[in-house]
Amino acid sequence: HVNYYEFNPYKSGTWRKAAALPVSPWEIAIGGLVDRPLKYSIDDLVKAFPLEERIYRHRCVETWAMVVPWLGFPLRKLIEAVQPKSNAKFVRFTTADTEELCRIAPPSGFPWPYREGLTLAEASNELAFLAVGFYGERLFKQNGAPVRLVVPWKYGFKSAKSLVRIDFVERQPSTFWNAADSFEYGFYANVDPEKPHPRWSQASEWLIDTRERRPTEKYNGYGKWVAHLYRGDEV
Ligand SMILES: Nc1nc2c(c(=O)[nH]1)N[C@H]1C(S)=C(S)[C@@H](COP(=O)(O)O)O[C@H]1N2
Ligand SMILES: [Mo]
Repeated sequence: HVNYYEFNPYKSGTWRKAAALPVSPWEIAIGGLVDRPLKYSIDDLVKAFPLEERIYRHRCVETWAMVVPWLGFPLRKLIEAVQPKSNAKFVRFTTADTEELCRIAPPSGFPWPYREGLTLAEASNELAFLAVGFYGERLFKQNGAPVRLVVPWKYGFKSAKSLVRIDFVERQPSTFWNAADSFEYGFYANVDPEKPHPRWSQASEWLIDTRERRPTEKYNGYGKWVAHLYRGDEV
């Protein structure tokens, strides 16, 4: 189960197409409303921020779920390094513009490049994570090499892959799935068993290794750390 629509909307065999993604050299730029805009090569990034392992649950909006041992560092540390200005309220994440590569499997009609967004408070939460690896290795291209976002209390589509930019902005940024279909995919997209997707229930989920069905947990089980961020009217 891989979702990387730039290459393939069918979840399997994506690795074959994603092989075309040139991940080295790679640069990620952090800018917008910050006092210290920064640019890192991936080597510089992993030198600047010590890597740690985080074992997180992953819950796709399509109801499949899994547990992933990520390797990376809390996004909070990068935010501290760039020093957002006081008018920065949201953070926007941009995936590499793979327009050339997309012609392999042209998914037309989507608002490319893939973008995602968080409030500054969400992005500063200890659980929001930038991953450069998993299972003790570097990320595979189809899983978002060389660096991706991981937001474990939200549906998986928030966790944008293969990032080239992180920008601090004043207003809620337009995001890929929200722009493609705002009725089905909200900006906040917190995991919630009580809020059904317009086309299916979110009350339960299934684990992709064992196919076990289990009840969905609010905030994907991370409420203790993130529930205070919300008043209840976010969608
Ligand atoms: N750039 C980009 N990031 C993306 C996606 C995508 O299609 N393109 N799919 C999202 C979705 S829907 C999910 S569930 C996760 C899947 O991550 P995985 O394929 O590594 O399990 O990536 C998210 N990040
Ligand atoms: Mo997803």
